[in-house]
Amino acid sequence: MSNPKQPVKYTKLFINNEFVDAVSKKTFPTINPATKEKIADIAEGNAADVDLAVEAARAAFNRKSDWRKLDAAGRAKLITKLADLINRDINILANLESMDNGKPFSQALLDVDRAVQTLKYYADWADKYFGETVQAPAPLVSMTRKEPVGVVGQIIPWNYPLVMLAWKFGPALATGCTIVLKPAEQTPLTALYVAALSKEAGFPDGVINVITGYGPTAGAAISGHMGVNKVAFTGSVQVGKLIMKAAAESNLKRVTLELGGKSPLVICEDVNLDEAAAIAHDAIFANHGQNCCAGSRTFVHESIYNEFVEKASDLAKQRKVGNPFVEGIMQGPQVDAEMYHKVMEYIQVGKSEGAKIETGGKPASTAGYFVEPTVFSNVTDDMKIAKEEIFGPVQSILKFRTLDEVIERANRTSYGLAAGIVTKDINKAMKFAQEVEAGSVWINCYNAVILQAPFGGFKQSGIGRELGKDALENYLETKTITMRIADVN
Ligand code: TXE
Repeated sequence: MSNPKQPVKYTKLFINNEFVDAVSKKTFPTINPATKEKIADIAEGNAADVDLAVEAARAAFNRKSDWRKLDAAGRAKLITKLADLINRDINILANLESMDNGKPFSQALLDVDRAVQTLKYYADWADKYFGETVQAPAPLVSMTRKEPVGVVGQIIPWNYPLVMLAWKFGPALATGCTIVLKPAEQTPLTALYVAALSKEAGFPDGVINVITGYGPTAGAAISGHMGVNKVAFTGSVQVGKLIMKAAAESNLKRVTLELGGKSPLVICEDVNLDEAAAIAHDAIFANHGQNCCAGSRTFVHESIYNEFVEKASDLAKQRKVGNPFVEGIMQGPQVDAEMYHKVMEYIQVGKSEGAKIETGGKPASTAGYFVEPTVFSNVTDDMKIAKEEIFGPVQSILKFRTLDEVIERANRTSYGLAAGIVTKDINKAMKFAQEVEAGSVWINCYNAVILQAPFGGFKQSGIGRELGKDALENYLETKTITMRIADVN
């Protein structure tokens, strides 16, 4: 049941299966962005706490630990149990997520369910990946064996707190790694709740540790730690680069990054306009525009441009913004003051650069960090709003003439996370899909991120792939074992 006053039970760091204060005893407030009120004070972890968490995770990864002795089926059982407990408490978790992040309760429910499905999917993988036998020259026999990479640091953002946790936990636990996770400082509540559930599920001490706190302190301590074998990060390009640098300068820990985007969505002249406008609307406005693969450059063929702009702004006008706990609300507040001001600033920049506001452009309410769904037309490639990630409910509509031209323009960015095309012409769709530089391409749909398929970025949108079978490789080392045998055929 939706409850905007959900009590907060867990506010401390989770280390070695216990909730503890930060060594410094410091705390930081987590704020409800719909009301600007404090929800709770949360333990502020830093390097000293990360040291303790890594120590616990290292002990849990020891050769003779309970976790290492568990076989694949045993790991699968524990992950499934955790998924079931999350599902049992779906309403509590959705309340916490909605309070902390500002997304509508109905969306938060879908997010919790996605987290459950992700964990179940990876539970199924635990005993389904293999090494190989190698064609070795006689008298040698050789095989490869997949082993867990070790202690993994996982640093996640605030836009999909629980979903991001599940994307990280699933493959790490399925492969037998141990975890030190840092949720974003804006949204620590659901990660702490899941930590409690992991203990209830029966994970041994130290397998899962959660350190709440800020990026430059707790986050940096993880990425620079000598005892962490791998770091997985989702967030900004800027911080992604810091993480890679810290990994290089410490112990060359493995790094995977899922960073931002400025993803193109191309609307061809042959489409059903209502359908295309709806796809483009959801592509950018889902999750208040706070979505790494948001379709933030809508390219529309010149022959249908004016009609499309009209339909797009009609849809934006109909989008219901307000209290996330009220039924029918489609958009809550931006996550915090910083993101709110950033989005409002981009809207001003768009206006001053000559783009035309078709609708929106103002705060939607001063009670929280609400922004009106905004549509810009007459956007050109050189404008800041067409080049930089706004991460807000702002649609930028650009005009194009030919497919070759739009592919060229779509690729003229340092990002490469996702792309989409709406057309009835299979040749256009496949040409675009093959020539666009992006990790995911959607044809006649958008944001169709599916658990079973890899997700990640070309160029500066990231390194490595999450989801699907590919994600397992991020958490595995390959060992080659070669043996000489005496009498061989
Ligand atoms: O991200 P940060 P922010 C993009 C989006 C957004 C911008 C800034 O464009 O406007 O990034 O958002 C931790 N060492 N995305 O500032 O700072 C931090 O505590 C280690 C895209 O929120 O990258 C948090 O846990 N960790 C995106 C996480 O990194 C550090 C999702 C993300 O925060 C750190 C979010 C440091 N030095 C924002 N500094 C996506 N790809 O989905 C911060 N962190």
